Amino acid sequence: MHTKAFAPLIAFLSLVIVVQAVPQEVASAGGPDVPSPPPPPSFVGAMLVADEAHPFIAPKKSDLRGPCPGLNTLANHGWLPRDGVATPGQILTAVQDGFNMHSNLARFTTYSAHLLDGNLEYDLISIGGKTPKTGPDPPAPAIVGGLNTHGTFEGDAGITRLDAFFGDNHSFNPALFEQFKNFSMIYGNGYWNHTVAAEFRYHRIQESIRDNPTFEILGFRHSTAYAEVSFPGTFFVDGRKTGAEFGQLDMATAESFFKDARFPVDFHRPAAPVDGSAIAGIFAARPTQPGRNVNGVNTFQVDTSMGSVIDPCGFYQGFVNVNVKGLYPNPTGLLRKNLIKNLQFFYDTFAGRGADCQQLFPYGQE
Ligand code: HEM
Ligand SMILES: *[C@@H]1O[C@H](CO)[C@@H](O)[C@H](O)[C@H]1NC(C)=O
Ligand SMILES: *[C@@H]1O[C@H](CO)[C@@H](O)[C@H](O)[C@H]1NC(C)=O
Ligand SMILES: CC(=O)N[C@H]1CO[C@H](CO)[C@@H](O)[C@@H]1O
Repeated sequence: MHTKAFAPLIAFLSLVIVVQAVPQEVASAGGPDVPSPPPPPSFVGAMLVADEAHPFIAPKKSDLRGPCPGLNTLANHGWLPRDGVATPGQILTAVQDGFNMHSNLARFTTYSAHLLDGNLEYDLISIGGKTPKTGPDPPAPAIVGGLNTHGTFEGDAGITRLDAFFGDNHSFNPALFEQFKNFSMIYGNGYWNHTVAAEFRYHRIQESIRDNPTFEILGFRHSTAYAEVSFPGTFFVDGRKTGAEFGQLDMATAESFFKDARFPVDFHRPAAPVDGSAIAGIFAARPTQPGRNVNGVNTFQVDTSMGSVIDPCGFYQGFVNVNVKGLYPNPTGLLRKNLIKNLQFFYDTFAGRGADCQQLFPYGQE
């Protein structure tokens, strides 16, 4: 696979496969079952991931990119389909292989995204905007809008992305990145780390309370908001860094991921699978409550009805009963069948988190 002489042939073949991929998936949608998640890889150490088999190629206009610098990077290097449309299985393999994301965190993130933004009948999701490439839509109120869709997975107070209220909610924002650098200077001596993450998370929430009349950070978003600030210090730092350098992200590397969605030259993924264990400490250092501005700017009211980052069973319940059921109040046939499967894959990730959440079956059990 890695032999240079075969590179043109491989490039040609992968082109064929990419071109074929969507019609094949769509054609098979009525038939085979949704596959179970791929198992964790057998080798989980540091590894060169900016390798010859995965060159950076800037996305074409028609390629879909979105709010997640991790997935954008994987697509720009061919760890994910370069057009930005993938199956949950492809995303799981890519985040595990390319960034050493722990299987549990990978499944949690991927299946929650798929349930909110993907096409459950065709088992495809866009990592950016809405596209016909994910197949025909199920009936409204389903959205199937891809990861750019505000208020599903994507939400307010992102790190380098503006709140949807201010316009583009998914592109890199240079002014926010200036703040990112300032906070890294002040709290991290020029590096982003989990101390900076806690301060910046707090700051971005206060900014949105002050400036965004529609600001909302409820249950699931409250969790992802704290999760995403843990990612730069865990995933974007070269896996060969140890000791005092561990978990310290320099600004050139940060810019490469956030702005260009590109692995730095010679980048090695983390040396051990990254789970969500850093998130609780970041929250504890600078906690904020879930809630929203109820009547314009500076009218933030705490609302714990949808759970929070420290109430996983609460947000599991809200996620299923409000978010998913809101999109799929009355599914039938294959859609219902696949909802049941994906909800199961999602629920499975709550086991062993110390939270014994009662499983919900809004669409029955089979
Ligand atoms: C496993 C599948 C993944 C999905 C479905 C996913 C999806 C998303 C989405 C929808 C957002 C936007 C949240 C917002 O509104 O701010 C986001 C943000 C983010 N993701 Fe991912 N992500 C995944 C994996 C990863 C990985 C592996 C990394 C790191 C290597 C990563 C790093 C980030 C970061 C740093 C942000 C914050 C971006 C910003 O606001 O500047 N994600 N992700
Ligand atoms: C960053 O810090 C510099 C120097 O203190 C300041 O002039 C600038 O306004 C700050 N930028 C942001 C976006 O906070
Ligand atoms: C982040 O960097 C600052 C400055 O070097 C340091 O005081 C702090 O302990 C670091 N935090 C973490 C979690 O590494
Ligand atoms: C709710 C909202 O404003 N979403 C926007 C996110 O950004 C895309 C692209 O700029 C817009 O098309 C969406 O309307």
